Amino acid sequence: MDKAILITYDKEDAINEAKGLCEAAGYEVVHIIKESYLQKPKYGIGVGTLEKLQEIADKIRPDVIVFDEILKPSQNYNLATELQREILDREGLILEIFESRASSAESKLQVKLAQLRYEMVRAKEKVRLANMGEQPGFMGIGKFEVDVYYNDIKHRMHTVKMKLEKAGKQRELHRQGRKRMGFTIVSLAGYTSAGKTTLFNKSTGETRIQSNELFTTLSTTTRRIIINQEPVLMSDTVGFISKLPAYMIDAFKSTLEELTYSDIIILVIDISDSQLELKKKFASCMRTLDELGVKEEKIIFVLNKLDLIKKDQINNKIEFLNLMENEKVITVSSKSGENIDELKKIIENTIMIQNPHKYKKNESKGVEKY
Ligand SMILES: Nc1nc2c(ncn2[C@@H]2O[C@H](COP(=O)(O)OP(=O)(O)O)[C@@H](O)[C@H]2O)c(=O)[nH]1
Ligand SMILES: [Mg+2]
Repeated sequence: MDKAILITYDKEDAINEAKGLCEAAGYEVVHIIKESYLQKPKYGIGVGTLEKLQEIADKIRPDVIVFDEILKPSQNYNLATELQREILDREGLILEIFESRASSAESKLQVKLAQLRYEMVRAKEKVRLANMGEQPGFMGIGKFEVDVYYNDIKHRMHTVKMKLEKAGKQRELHRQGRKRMGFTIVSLAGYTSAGKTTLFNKSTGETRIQSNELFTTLSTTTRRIIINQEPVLMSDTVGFISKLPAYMIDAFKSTLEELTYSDIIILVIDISDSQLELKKKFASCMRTLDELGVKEEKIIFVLNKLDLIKKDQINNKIEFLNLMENEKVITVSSKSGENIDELKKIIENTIMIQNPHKYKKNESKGVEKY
C-alpha cells in the first residue's frame, strides 16, 4: 500500500474523516500533522510546520502528502517544490476515490467531468497569473501554453458531456442486467468512517468467495452471503463526504448508482458522533438517498460503534433521530460483532416481506435457516 503523510485539522471528526478518505483511496496514513489553520497564503501551512514536515518526510519517505484542504495551484507548486514530493489536496483525493469506484460508463464519465472541472479551476488561476505577468514562466509554462492548456480542457469537457448524454440511455440496461441475475442485493451506505467496511467484513468474513464464473466478475467490494438459504450479494459503497464541493455531487451520486437497484440499503450511522454531527449527517444521508430514488422501506438503520457509548445514551440518540417507532433499527458493534446476527435477522425479515414467495419455498423444505 502507498504511504501517506496527512495534514489535517486538529479536530477528531476531521482527522477520522480524512484518514478514512486516505484509506478509501488506497493510502496507508503513516503520520498525521494536525493544524488549527490550513489556509495560509504561501504553503497552506506556516513556515515552522513546513520545516517540521520536511524533516518527517525525509525520514518516512511517503509516496504522497495529503493536504486536507483545497490548495491553489501556486500553493501546491510551492509545497511540491519545497518538499520534492507529490502533494494531493482534499479535492484531488476525493476524485481519486471516485475514479477507483466508478464502475458504469456513465459513472466514469461523471468522474472524468469532475476531474476536468478541477483542472479547469487550476487552469484559470494559471491564466490569471500569466496575464498579470506576476509569475512569468509559472510552473514552467508561459502565457501561450496556458491558453492552449485551458482550451484543451474546455474541449475535453465538451466531449465528455456529449458522451454522457448517450451513456444515460445505457444505464437502464446495466441495471436490469443485475436485477435479472435474481439475487437480493444489499448495499451499505453511510458517511466515511461510520464503519461500513468493518461491518462488511464482519458480516461476510466467514463466507469464502466462490470461484463460480458468475462471481468472478464482481468487484472486491461485493461479496456473496447466504441468508435463509438464499444467496444475497452485499456491497460496500463509496462513503458520504462532509463538505463535498457542488461540482462533485453528480460524480458522487453516480458512484452510488448501485443503491438505486439494491433491494436493501443498510445505512450505517456512527452513534458515537455528537448529537449535532449525528443529526447533520443523518439528514444529509436521507436527503441523498431520497434524491437517488431509494424508498424508505428499503432502509435498515444500523447504529454502529455501540461499544463506544454508554447504554443510557443509546436510547437518547435513537429518540433524537426519531427512529424509536422504526422496526428496522439496530445498534451494533462491527468491531466486536455484537448484534451482527440480529442484523442478519432483520435483513432476512425484510427479504421475506419484500418477497414472500421466496420465503414459502424455503419453509416447505423444512431446513434450518442460515
Ligand atoms: N469502537 C469501534 N470502532 C469501530 C467500529 N466499527 C468501525 N470502527 C472503526 O472506525 C473506523 C472507520 O471504520 P471503516 O469500517 O473503515 O469505516 P467506513 O469508512 O465507513 O468504511 C476504523 O478505525 C474502525 O476500526 C465499532 O463498532 N466500534
Ligand atoms: Mg470503507
